[in-house]
Amino acid sequence: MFERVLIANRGEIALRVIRACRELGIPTVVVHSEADRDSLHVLFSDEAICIGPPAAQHSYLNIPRIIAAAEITGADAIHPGYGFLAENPEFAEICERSNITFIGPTAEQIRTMGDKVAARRTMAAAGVPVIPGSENAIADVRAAREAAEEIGFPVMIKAAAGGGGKGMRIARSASEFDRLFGMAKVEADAAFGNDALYIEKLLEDARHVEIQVIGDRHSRGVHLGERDCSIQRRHQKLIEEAPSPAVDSQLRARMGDAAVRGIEAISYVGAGTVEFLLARDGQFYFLEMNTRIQVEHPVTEEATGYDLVKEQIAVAAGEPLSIPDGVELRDHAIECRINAEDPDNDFRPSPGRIETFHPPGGPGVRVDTHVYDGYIVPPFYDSLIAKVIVRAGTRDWAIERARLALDMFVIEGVHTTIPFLKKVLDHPDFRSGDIDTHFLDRMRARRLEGAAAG
Ligand code: MV4
Repeated sequence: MFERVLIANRGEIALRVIRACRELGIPTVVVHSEADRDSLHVLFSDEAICIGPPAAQHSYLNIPRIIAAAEITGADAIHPGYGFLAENPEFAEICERSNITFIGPTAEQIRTMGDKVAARRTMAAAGVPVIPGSENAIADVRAAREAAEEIGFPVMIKAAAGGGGKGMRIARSASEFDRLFGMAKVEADAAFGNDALYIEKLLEDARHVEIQVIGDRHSRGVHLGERDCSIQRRHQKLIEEAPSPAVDSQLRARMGDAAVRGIEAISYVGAGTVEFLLARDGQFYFLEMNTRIQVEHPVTEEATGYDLVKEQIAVAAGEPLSIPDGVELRDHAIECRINAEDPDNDFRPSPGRIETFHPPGGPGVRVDTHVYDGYIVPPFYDSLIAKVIVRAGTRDWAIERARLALDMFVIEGVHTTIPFLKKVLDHPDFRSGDIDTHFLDRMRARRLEGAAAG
């Protein structure tokens, strides 16, 4: 096992990794910016090193300083958390070249899945269903339009270097295709420094269902069922749950087997998520693969009883997976993401001092957070301040538990998304499980109509 693990992240995920290391008996080092001196991850770690000013570019993304911190403290592994350097293949490469184990997949695996065209091709070759689309990136607008006509409108134009919904365009006919293709190209170039685009048939009214996977260094992969992440706003997830109300055990086995085929085909090492669109007719299609531990991983932990972060560390150290095939989702779990944002003001970030902080508790209620009374939410990073994850025997009961937990969560001093999350949990379509990726758009449209009528 590792001598010492350095955590190259902040916030709740840094604390989550510290807890896993404690259970494994591994001392931790954290790096932090000048803005995070009073953060709990700094206070709870065995060692902490300040690596730079608040801007992530100069601290949490500063590779030379992170490697230096690992070398100075004798850390032999780095856990990247999510975001920041978690899916940066150069960082994974530099770690390995410095004789530090990157707790995650190989640089090559990160690179393949980061290139959305290569990811599609890899999955399709492994027999995973993909959305009908172009096999390669297409540079020329005429060739792209011809490909779109072949596929059939409407189509989605996507950036090969994209992901997470950035730089996508829907073209509904050939007449608007050239203009949208041009816009997507400029946008992709500006956002990713790579203007390669590809085309897929547009799949409407689908759910976002993702499969949690993990692989070890002995070429074994397993899946831990799905999470339904259809409740999203501008590609930011707000609520996630497992099992999906739209997935039964047969479909779970089929989607899970497909995901495992995909990762075993590349001998994938580490935790990952295979994202699918699930159509109303029950067909599922590969979208993207995330090669990191995700924000919503506790949903799977609570529904299955396995500790994904401990497992990540163990497989990185070369141990075989301790998770069997055929893991079941025993309980229903729901995660609500609490952001320091003002839902009445277009979800504008609301940094500042937290005057009161009383998290909920009790059976089946887990709160992952780095926040405490008097903590100052800095304006420099994303605005996630807590995750409430509830577990119960049925979906109805889990919704009720989530609702009560949010009622008892007291946060004063900053605006939070709690009031908005309660409205979603109370919504009849959410209660009945009738949700897709447009749920929040519809909720907003109805609210605006109601306001206009009233
Ligand atoms: C799609 C799609 C429909 N058809 N691809 C959004 C994020 C990125 N992972 C891919 N995304 C989508 N790709 C085809 N061919 C719809 C989406 C999409 C979406 C996917 C999951 C969750 C929320 C979404 C919201 C809008 C669009």
